Amino acid sequence: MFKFLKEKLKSAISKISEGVEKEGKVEEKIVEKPAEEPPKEESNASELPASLRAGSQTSRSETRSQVTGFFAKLKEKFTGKEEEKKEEEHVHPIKTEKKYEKPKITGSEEEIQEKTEAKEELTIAYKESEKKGFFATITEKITTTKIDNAQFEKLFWELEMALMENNVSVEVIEKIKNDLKEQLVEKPIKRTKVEETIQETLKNSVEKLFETSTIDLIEEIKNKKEKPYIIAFFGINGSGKTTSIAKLANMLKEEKISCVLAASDTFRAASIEQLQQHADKLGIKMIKHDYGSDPAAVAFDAIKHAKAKSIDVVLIDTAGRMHSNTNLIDEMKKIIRVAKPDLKIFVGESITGNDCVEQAKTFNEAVGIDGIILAKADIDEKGGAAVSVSYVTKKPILFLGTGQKYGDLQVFNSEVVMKSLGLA
Ligand SMILES: Nc1nc2c(ncn2[C@@H]2O[C@H](COP(=O)(O)OP(=O)(O)O)[C@@H](O)[C@H]2O)c(=O)[nH]1
Ligand SMILES: [Mg+2]
Repeated sequence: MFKFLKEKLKSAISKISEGVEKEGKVEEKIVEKPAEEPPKEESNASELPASLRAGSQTSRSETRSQVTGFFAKLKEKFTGKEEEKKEEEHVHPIKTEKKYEKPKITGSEEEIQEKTEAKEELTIAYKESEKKGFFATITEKITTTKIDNAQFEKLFWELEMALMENNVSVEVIEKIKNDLKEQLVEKPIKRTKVEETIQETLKNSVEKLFETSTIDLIEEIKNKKEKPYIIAFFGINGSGKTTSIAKLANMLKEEKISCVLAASDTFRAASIEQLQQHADKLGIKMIKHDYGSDPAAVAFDAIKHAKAKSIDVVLIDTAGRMHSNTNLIDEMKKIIRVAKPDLKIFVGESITGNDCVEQAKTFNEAVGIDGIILAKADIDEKGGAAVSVSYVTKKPILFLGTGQKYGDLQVFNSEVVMKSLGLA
C-alpha cells in the first residue's frame, strides 16, 4: 500500500536536505543553557581543572566533577587531613569553599611556596568561573543553517513533483508547502539535524490532514435508541459500493449486530443478483424490487422490514452515478428524503487518486456525505486519495477496502497510513 509515494517522499526529503546543507546560510551561535544539578560523585583530579581554563569545551558534568575534585584535593593539601564529609553531597563546591574557614599556610618554605601558588590558581579559577557564570549557565556552540524563500521554492519543487506524481491533490500540496515554508524558511536548522527536521516537519503537516472528527460506527449503531440505523452508500460505477456493503454486513455480523440489505441499485444489469449472492453467503435478508423500479421505494421497504423485525441496521446499495448526471443525482436525493439515513457514505476508489477526491467533493456538495470508504487501497501504490480526500472534503475516512474478501475492510487509522508513507 502506497509504496511509490513512500519511496518518492524519502528521496525528496533526502534531496531537500542535501540542498539545505549545500545552499543554506551557516551560522554559529553560542547559546547559554540553565545549569543542571551537580553530579554526586567526586573525581580525584588534583590539577587546576582544565574546564576552568579559557576556551574550554568541557561538558557541564565534567566541569562539575573536575571542580569538585579539585577543591577536595586542595583542602586536603591545606589541612593535611581529609575533609569532613559534606552534609549535603550536592552542595555547590564554591559555596562550600566560602563557608570553609581558611587554614593558615604553614610548613617548610618550599611547601608554603607551593601552597601559595595553588591558592593563587584557585583564586584565578574562581574569578574565571564567576565571570563565565559557570554555575548558573552552561554555554554551547550551535551551528545552524538557514534557507531563504527562493531557496525553499527551488528545493520544494522536488517534493511537489513527488506529490503530484502520486495523485496528491493540489489543495493538499499547497497546504504542505505552506506548512513547510512556515517551519523552514529563515528558521535556523541545526546542522546535524537537517534531514530529521525536514522529515519531522513533513510528518506533522501530513498528520494534520487527517484531523477531521472521526466516527466510531459500531458505537453509533449501538447507541441509537430507535432502530434501525440506516446507512446509504453512494459513488460511481465500479467503485466498490456493493462489495463494501457486503464487507460491512460481515463486520456487523461479527459484532452481533443484525442487518438487512436494500437492493436499491435497480439500474445496473446483474446488480441485484450480485448483492443477493453476498446476502446468501452471509445469511442476511435482502429486500428487492424489479429492475427499473424506484430505488427509494426499495429502501423504504427495507426500513419497514427492519422495523417490523427489530433489525439493527439497514444498508442501502445504490446505482453508480457520475456526479455530472443530474437525473441520477436527483434520484439519490430522493432516496435520502425517503430513507433519512443516519449516515451517508461515499465509496471511492483509492487508485483513482485525484478523480476520487473530485468525486467525493461533488457528492458532498450534492448530498452532504458523512464519511468515506476508500476501496482498493490494497492495489494503490500512490496513496494520493488517502492523504487528500479528508482534507478536501473535511469528512473522515471510515474504512479502507484492502482486498476482495469479506474480512478486507479496515477501520481507518491514520497511523497505518503514516507508517505506509514512512512518516511514522
Ligand atoms: N482489490 C480490491 N478490489 C475491490 C475492493 N473493493 C471492491 N473491489 C472490486 O471492485 C469491483 C467493483 O466492485 P463493486 O462492489 O461491484 O462496485 P460498485 O459498482 O460500486 O458496486 C469488483 O470486482 C470488486 O471485487 C477492494 O477493496 N480491493
Ligand atoms: Mg454495485
